[in-house]
Amino acid sequence: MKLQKRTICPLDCPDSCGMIATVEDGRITALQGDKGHPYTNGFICRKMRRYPERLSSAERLLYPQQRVGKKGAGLFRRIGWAEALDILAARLEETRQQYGGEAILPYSYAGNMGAVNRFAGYPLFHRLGASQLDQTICSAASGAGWQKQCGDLPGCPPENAADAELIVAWGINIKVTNVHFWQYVAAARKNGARLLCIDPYRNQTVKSADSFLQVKPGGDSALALGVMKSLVERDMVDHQFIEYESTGFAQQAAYLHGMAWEHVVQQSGVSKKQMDEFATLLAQSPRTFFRLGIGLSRNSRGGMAVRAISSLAACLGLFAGGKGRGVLLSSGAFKGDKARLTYPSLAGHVTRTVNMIHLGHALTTLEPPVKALVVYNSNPLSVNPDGAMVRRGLARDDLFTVVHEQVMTPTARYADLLLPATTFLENLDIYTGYGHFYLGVAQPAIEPMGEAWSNFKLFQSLALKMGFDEPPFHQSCADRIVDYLDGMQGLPDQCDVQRVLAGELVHSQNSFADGRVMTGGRGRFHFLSSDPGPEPTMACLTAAGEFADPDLLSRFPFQLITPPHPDLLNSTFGELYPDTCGTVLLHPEDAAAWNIHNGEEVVLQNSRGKTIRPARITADTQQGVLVAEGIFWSVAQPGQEEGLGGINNLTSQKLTDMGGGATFHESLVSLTAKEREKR
Ligand SMILES: Nc1nc2c(c(=O)[nH]1)N[C@H]1C(S)=C(S)[C@@H](COP(=O)(O)OP(=O)(O)OC[C@H]3O[C@@H](n4cnc5c(=O)[nH]c(N)nc54)[C@H](O)[C@@H]3O)O[C@H]1N2
Ligand SMILES: Nc1nc2c(c(=O)[nH]1)N[C@H]1C(S)=C(S)[C@@H](COP(=O)(O)OP(=O)(O)OC[C@H]3O[C@@H](n4cnc5c(=O)[nH]c(N)nc54)[C@H](O)[C@@H]3O)O[C@H]1N2
Ligand code: SF4
Ligand SMILES: [Mo]
Repeated sequence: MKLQKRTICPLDCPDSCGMIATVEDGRITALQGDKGHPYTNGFICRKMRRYPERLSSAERLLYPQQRVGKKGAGLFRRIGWAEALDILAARLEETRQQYGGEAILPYSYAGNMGAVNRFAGYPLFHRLGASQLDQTICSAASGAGWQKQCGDLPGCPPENAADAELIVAWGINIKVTNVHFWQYVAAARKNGARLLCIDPYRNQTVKSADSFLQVKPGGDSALALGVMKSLVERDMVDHQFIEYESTGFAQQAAYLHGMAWEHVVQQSGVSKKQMDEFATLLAQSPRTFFRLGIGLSRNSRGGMAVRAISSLAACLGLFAGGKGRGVLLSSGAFKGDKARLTYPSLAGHVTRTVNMIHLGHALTTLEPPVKALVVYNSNPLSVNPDGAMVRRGLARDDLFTVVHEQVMTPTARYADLLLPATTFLENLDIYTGYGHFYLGVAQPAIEPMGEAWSNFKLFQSLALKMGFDEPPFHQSCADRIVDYLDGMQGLPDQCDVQRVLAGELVHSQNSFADGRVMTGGRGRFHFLSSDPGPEPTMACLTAAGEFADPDLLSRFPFQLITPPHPDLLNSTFGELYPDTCGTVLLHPEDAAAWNIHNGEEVVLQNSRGKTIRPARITADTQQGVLVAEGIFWSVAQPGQEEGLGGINNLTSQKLTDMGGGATFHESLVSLTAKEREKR
């Protein structure tokens, strides 16, 4: 029998697509875009079309297992859930007794964006008094930057862009990471709009754009400040917006007057002439839409980049929204009460917090040490910076590692206890998109495969097994969803929770019908942050990080950035590409100077680690900048100790300027031909 079931993509992607799953004899045979979802519009990306393959891949984990081989070797024996829960409960209790709750570290991120399953471990870890994880790996820097100037303002609806005359894709690879936004770009261009991209390299979106500003990595705050200076000096700003919807402009303008052009040009790599032209284009295009990516925030000036670009947008009045106008970083369409998912009230006392970016440090040198690590919804060995240090930590004999996973990831191979996780197709959950203004609940499309358990089932069962009896541990998944919806801001007044549970899509009321997000009284833009904390009060030039360190530069002359790949979602789907390690883009001038030929394997190395990959020689990148797309797994082949090394062997535990985020696009490396390295 063939059934069609509605579901929602759980991946960490701004598009949060509505999908239709075809179910035949209890198996998923196809996934398609839901034509009834206004934003998805009947289409899904090529990654997700391959998801049915992933569901039944040979790498899928279907039973609990216990390690029998050396850590990392991936050798396990099958056990039952009863035994698995016994081992797990006993080890966590023992650890707590012997070393205290803080010796337990949960590590999770966004493998599954369903709100309940994503945060399912929190209540138990609060109750256990475990170390807390600061989940900063993705949008912490950009969010902190946004917050400084925009407070709680939501982003503008993406649909506004369809009526724009100018769309600026700033640090985002729309055609790869936000594919559904392209429909609005295409519609606008049909009416003559221009797409301008700002990026260090010609990514797939730049190749389809009308114009391109090639910025230096980390150069966006300088670029935005320069364009603002040009607008202010030529009096081309939106006075109406500035007067009625913002505060602090006079101080910002004074700063811009005193700022030297040479610094702006030097930091951004963009000439004054180009900045003046861009400023003129912006001033002449009232219907401008800024689509900001997170890419520009993954460096030491990342939070400041968002502050400077949003301040530029405010000079142009774009925050008022309306036809063809807007600024979108993250929609912020719904604001849920996270405590209804995480229950911090279950914690008896405040415990230490570990920034996830510092996992390498936490597992190797932190005192008192971490003795038990519980990983779910994430693949830290591949995605976390300083991967070589993470690996060293995971290899510790005295560390008890539990991994709850769907497939045999590089991290899973280091588990002492490996537990099988369901996928979204087997779960009930609620999903809110961050690139659009819809929310929905998806019912399971099929029964759990093998003996897989959802995150929610795992942590509820474990809590009861450990003797915790508080009400949150007795909730059903539906109870938790209903409670979460009850505390949600952004729902329409007439929202019927039962209909939402049954699958009705909800549109946020945080955007008005005419695409405006901000009208008098509904929040203001602050050029001067009302809550600067230790950071500068307004957008300004700041120092660079690793890229300006003369000591490192003289040893590792290349700047490496590591953006996403079209076939992967972070490291998800890595099992489908076991023999791929990804390429590195190298500028022709650099290739000539280093005597590298196209396709030749090169060793990229720094003091943190190394990786080997074929060089692709292309003028798509700039001189001195290497681009490595995709977090491929690079697992060890038989006989090899560590494989070729994932790209995160090269990235660092250094934090962004604000928010405690990761500096994934800011590593200095050396480059050598593999053949010559051997000699
Ligand atoms: N196919 C695919 N889609 C994805 C993902 C994936 O892995 N694969 N990941 C998902 C997730 S979790 C996220 S957070 C989003 C992220 O997606 P994006 O917001 O698009 O951000 P990034 O992924 O870091 O990189 C986007 C662009 O920023 C550029 N960039 C790097 N440094 C700078 C800089 O200093 N300035 C400027 N202007 N640009 C810079 C990169 O070259 C790249 O072209 O995508 C989501 N979608
Ligand atoms: N070099 C470099 N590194 C990066 C980035 C980059 O641009 N460059 N991007 C960063 C960004 S933006 C992000 S968001 C992070 C993402 O880091 P992660 O959130 O760890 O993302 P994934 O690699 O997709 O890994 C998620 C894992 O969760 C598993 N999973 C999925 N659903 C479930 C579930 O329901 N239960 C359980 N138990 N497991 C599940 C999947 O099988 C997968 O192995 O990576 C970061 N790492
Ligand atoms: S990964 Fe993104 S584009 Fe692809 S189906 Fe999921 S939400 Fe849609
Ligand atoms: Mo992310």
